[in-house]
Amino acid sequence: MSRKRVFRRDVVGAVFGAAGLVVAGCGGPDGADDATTPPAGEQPAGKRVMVSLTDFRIELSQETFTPGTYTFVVTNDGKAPHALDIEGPGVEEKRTETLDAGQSANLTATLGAETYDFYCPVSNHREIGMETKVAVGGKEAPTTGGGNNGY
Ligand SMILES: [Cu+2]
Repeated sequence: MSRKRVFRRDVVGAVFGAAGLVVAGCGGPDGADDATTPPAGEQPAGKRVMVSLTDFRIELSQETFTPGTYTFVVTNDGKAPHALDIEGPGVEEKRTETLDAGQSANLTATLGAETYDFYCPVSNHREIGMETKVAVGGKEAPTTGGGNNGY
C-alpha cells in the first residue's frame, strides 16, 4: 500500500504593505532665528587645525595649507610627554608647553607661503619620527632631485 503524498506549495506573492504615511510637516518653529550663530566659547584666531601627538608621530587634521593665521589645537594622544614646536620663516619660538598624556594646548601661528617644520622638542622625539613638514600655499614640498641631497 503506497500513498502518494502531495505537498502543496502555497506560493505567497510579495506582500506590499505599503502603508506609507508621509507627513509633510510644514510647520516651522516660530521665532527661532538661529542664523549663523557663532560657536560658543572663546574664538581662536584663524582656522582651527587639530594636531595629534602620539608615540611618536605628529598628525595634522589637514594636509594642505594656505597662508594665514592658524590655531593649532594640540592634543597629546600618546603616553609619553610631548609638545609641538613650529619652526619656519617668520615663525620662531612657537611651541606649546610640554603636555602630559591627554592634555592639550592651543598654539597660534601665522604661516606664509613657506615650508615649516612641525616637531616635538621633547627629548629625542624629533629624531625618532615626531617631525613633519608643512608646505603652505600650494608650494610643493622640496624633493630630492635624484637621491643625492648634498650628502
Ligand atoms: Cu614627543
